[in-house]
Amino acid sequence: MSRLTESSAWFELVRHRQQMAGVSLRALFAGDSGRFPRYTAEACGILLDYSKNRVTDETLGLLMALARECDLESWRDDLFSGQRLNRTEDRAVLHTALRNRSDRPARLDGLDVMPEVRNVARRMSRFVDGVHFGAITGHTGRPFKDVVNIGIGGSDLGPLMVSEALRPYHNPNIRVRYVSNVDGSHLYDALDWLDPENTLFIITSKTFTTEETMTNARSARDWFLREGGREADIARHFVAVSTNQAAVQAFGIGPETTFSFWDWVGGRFSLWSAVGLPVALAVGMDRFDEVLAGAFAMDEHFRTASLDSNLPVLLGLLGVWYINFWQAGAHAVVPYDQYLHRLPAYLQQLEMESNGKSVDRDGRPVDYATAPVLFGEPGTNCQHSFFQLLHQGTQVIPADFLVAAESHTPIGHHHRILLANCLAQTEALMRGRTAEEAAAELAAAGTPPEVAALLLPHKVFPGNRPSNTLLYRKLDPYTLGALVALYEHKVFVQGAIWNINSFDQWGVELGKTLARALLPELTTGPTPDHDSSTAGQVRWLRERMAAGETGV
Ligand code: G6Q
Repeated sequence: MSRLTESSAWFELVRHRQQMAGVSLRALFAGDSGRFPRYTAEACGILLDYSKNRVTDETLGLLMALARECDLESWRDDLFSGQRLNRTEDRAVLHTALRNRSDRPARLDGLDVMPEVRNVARRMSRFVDGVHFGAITGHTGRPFKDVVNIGIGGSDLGPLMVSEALRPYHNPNIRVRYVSNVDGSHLYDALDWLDPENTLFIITSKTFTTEETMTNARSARDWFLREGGREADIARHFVAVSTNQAAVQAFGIGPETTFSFWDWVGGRFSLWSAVGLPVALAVGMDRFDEVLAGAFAMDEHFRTASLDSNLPVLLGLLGVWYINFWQAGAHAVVPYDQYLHRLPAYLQQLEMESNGKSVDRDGRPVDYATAPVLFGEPGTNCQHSFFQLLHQGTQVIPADFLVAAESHTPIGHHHRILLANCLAQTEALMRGRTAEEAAAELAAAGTPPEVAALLLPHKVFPGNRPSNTLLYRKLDPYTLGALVALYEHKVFVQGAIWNINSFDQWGVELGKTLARALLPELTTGPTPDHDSSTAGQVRWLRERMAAGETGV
């Protein structure tokens, strides 16, 4: 047994879970008109309504006790004081310094990192203004029109998600595209119709060794040279965001167009650094600063608010309640906001790469569940796809709903319809529809009794399905920053409870190593050390592979 499952709060929660087995949310709401005001919390312009969860005051008290037994408050202090929380990589976790708007230092081994952070931000700002106002141009003097960010994982998902979320704020003269996949189709499509004379490439890679990114970067360079650019022009059309200056220089990008960040910024937490350069180019540095300001406001809230009114703590602990005490293996995120259409993909990495672990910080196997499968799609689209399972499937899948009071693009009644659907779905999940209600509806519709009897079981909704709703006025840069930081800290809270290192990702290594070994075998044939499936697939593919590979 681990320290966690032996803690008294854990025992109490196991006991309490049994008590809650027969309690329905519908009954909880019927018996208490004050659930909404009591189980809502607000910070940074975001209202979290967590009243549609299977919780009572006792549940919340026990979850808070669990957090205290797990020293959540001191882990939180360690996060903000630059401790080397990422022990397996011997790194501090200081991404909050990137959005620090206070005059407090952010210390790493006694040294304040803020001067360096501000210096890179100033360079970014000058570069963005230079591109926007025409001081920085392509080699023929034409202003840049297209920006192609080449990066993957943390060097792609964050800036891509934010660029999409801030579409209404985009500079109309700049188009930003993202290329991540080593599948040549991604680069091919991105370069389609681009003119090298006004195209700027950003090669974003913390290590500058990632195979996909370097392969795409080399192919982009080949394309640039083939389409009329000269070697001497590369420095004007390719900039880098990286911690690896030497590799950047070897690629042909000079220090004046290299924007650095630091090993204390994890890939999936890096969008606040120069990794946000494509976002800043899309929306301008002032807007990018507003994203950072929103994230800073959420940092301050997380750092200082009491646990029971702390949004990241509440979201994290509610997740723990379902994952560990109700065996929920999945969690849905449903933004009723088209501009947040990449949020689920971004959160997949944030939650599953951070907390998809089965050993604790000391390398001991855990005896409790950790991160669930996270998935999602924008509403209302998902109502026409996986919501069937949320409402009537055999598993209970807690879900987060996100929606803005105000639309960026008001067209007729669209936004009211969107809002009504969002509200209706959480109400339906919570209330369900009883057999009596379903029978009454069938009768009222004049359904013949034999047909009604056939349909009745299909028309029943069990209800009692939990959800959180996050409401905000409008998806502006500040709110977006606060929302993303909220989820970052939620992940931190869960990692602290589960006693795991949320900041490493060793689970991505093995596949990469095997891919390196398999690459030549696609030409030479499989070596005998493979299983028959892998070897069989190599042989099958070799027989069918077209001869060569051509450039884009
Ligand atoms: C994120 C991970 C991972 C990383 C990519 C890209 O936390 O570390 O997704 O961001 O593998 O790495 P590079 O930025 O080094 O190319």
